[in-house]
Amino acid sequence: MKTTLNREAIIRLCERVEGAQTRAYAIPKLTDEYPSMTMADGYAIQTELRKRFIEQGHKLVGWKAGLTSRAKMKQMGVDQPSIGFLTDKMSRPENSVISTSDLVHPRVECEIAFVTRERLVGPGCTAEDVLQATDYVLPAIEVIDSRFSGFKFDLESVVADNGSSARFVGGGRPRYVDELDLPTIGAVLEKNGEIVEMGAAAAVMDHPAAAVAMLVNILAEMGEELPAGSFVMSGGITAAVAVSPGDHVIARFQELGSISVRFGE
Ligand code: 0L1
Ligand code: MG
Repeated sequence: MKTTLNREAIIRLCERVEGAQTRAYAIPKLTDEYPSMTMADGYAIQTELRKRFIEQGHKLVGWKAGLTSRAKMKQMGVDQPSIGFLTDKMSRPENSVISTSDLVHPRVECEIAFVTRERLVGPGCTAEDVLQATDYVLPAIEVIDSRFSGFKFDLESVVADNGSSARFVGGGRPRYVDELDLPTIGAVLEKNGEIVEMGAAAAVMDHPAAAVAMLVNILAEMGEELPAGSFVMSGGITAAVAVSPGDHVIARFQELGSISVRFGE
């Protein structure tokens, strides 16, 4: 990917995003200062952030596809999906209490996650390739946290902010893909006992495996591949729902069980 920002600007913007993520404060979208910043610049900032976290001892456990459903694109006013990386420090167990004091604008999404048993390499990766390389799928709740003030951003800024990645919870009932008709799997998101969102996995690019293939093809543009043993979230099936301390969220998936988490201070 060809960047338009020079190395100094990429480092400076990476430090800005890192500060906002690690100290939980909101910042203006990056394009306010660099209006002609491109997606390639956004991914260069994200890559720098990944390198820094790995140098600090975080372990890369996988990737996420974001903005993959029409509901999410409409909610956020963007027209194409994005990818971000996931580390061990973002992972939380099922039934845990997730702290919100270290987050800016937490929102939850219900997603189908893939665990791979073979490496996947783009360009040209297809949904069929992804299904072939998948060990199993499982339900996940993603807690996204845009660091941009008032949720005002564009795709370039979101990509630099690692696709708003913050926390994730995998769980429920892992299943082999050949036992399921993935696009028809229904998901219901409950907050404090009330259904707040519902949808079917087909909302994610017609098939969640297509979102994973898209992710592999973006990785290829960055000169990277998806190693075997990766945990990959395919994107929110519904719009994201804001959470605050005291909230209890359950994501119920047809065939895949459910995941429950609580939010604390
Ligand atoms: O996981 C995602 O769909 C990425 C969302 C990025 C934008 C947002 O913060 O809502
Ligand atoms: Mg997501």
